[in-house]
Amino acid sequence: MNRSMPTFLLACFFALAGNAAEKPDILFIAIDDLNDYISPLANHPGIKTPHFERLAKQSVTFTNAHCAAPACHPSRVAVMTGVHPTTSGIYRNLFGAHGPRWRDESPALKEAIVLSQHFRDHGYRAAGGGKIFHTLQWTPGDSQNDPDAWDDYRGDPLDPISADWPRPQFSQPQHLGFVGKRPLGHHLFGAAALDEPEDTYGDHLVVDWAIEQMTRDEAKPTFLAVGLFRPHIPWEVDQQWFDLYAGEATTLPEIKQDDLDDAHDHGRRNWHQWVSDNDQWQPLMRGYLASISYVDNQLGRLLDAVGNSPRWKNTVIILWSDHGFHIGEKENWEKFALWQQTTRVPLFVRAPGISGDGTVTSAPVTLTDLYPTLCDLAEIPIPEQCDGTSLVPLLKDPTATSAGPALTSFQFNAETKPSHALSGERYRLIQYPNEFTEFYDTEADPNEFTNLANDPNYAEEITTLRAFLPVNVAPNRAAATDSPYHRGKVKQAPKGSKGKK
Ligand SMILES: [Ca+2]
Ligand SMILES: [Ca+2]
Repeated sequence: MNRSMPTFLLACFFALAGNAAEKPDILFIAIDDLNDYISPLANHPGIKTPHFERLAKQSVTFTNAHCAAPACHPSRVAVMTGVHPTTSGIYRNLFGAHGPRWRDESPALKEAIVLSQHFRDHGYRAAGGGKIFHTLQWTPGDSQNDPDAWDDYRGDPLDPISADWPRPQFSQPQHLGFVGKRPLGHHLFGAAALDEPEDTYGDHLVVDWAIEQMTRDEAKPTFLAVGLFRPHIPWEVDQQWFDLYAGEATTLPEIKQDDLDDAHDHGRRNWHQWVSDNDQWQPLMRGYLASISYVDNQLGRLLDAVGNSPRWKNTVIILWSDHGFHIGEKENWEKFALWQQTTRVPLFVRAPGISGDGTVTSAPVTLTDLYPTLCDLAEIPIPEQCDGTSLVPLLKDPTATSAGPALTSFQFNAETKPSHALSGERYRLIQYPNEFTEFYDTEADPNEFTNLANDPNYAEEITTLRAFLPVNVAPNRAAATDSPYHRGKVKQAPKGSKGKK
């Protein structure tokens, strides 16, 4: 071989440039309050979610994935910083923020590098839209998003979704189905068809924006975060999604009458009582299912767009929900508990060249594992702040074992210390601060009806799981009212980019 030096250098240059260009694009999809009813997780007969099935056929389905905390704010901060609530002390929702107040809520998060920022620091363009950090449809300007962590954010990063969601007039049919006092004020807990054309509101607009992002002529690899708000309440979507569940009554979850006698009371039974007393269980279930099929359709639009993209072959797709959801299971609604129905989340990962299409793993994983997983897939360093473990070994071999049980932590109302749930391969243990324990065999008892904590036949399994309980956990943090991001002091908030990473 007689290759001249300049040609050799040029070849090296192109080899390096080629490697840089091969960084995968990341499509990061967060769905709010989506539980395991979707068809790939098979916890609701008759559910219609063809696009979740399509994603499952292109990715690894994690059937035993759990949130780090069963509420929007703590779960999302844990995903976006990789820091578990037991380190940060962010166990609960904290409202009234106008920016990343979690930096001032928790000393452990003061200098935490947001996932999107970390990708920017390593050559990516990061764009976000919709609900990634906590915010609500009906609380304009109340958001814990960090505007400085993105190159581009759709709309107002500190009010990313409220402007897009219409509400039915209270005099319209939604109102007529209800009598008595609702569990939430302002008629936000209900199910009704929206009159507006579907392409003019909410998640549809966020997906429109995301599709535009995917068609950009962009030299850098892209970290694209898409946060979809449904099926979060209120269950207000187009009529076509309600029609999917018309006719036959929808199946309601199985309830055991004395179920909570051997369990920690979630303190929300009056909500379920109200639903039952007002004969609303069926229509509300229908609204939740309709909202799931609505968001399934939005997922289909995203999958179409990424599939049509020339960059598809090198696009990582990761889809997660921030926690599970009860539609009356254990006489509970929403979340804010530590049973499997609350902690189990949809999680799908497609990693071209690494994950097998249509494979399934039942290894227990926690959403704090997402940050290190994405770093691993992009071959960038994992920041020290991360508490989780990369899931790449599981993507390569879904039969591999994970780092250990998944850990979900939460501080209940009126309690002074956090509680913890450990989800193992088969068994789950929940430890409350008053020493009360629940222990379930989720294979024999998926509804977690029978607390086996005092059954001597399970002493060994209980001891095994108990060894994974966290020690010296961070105390629960309150809203930092002296934070520049506190909503009451929004006028003193730093303007624009502040370079806090
Ligand atoms: Ca949520
Ligand atoms: Ca029970």
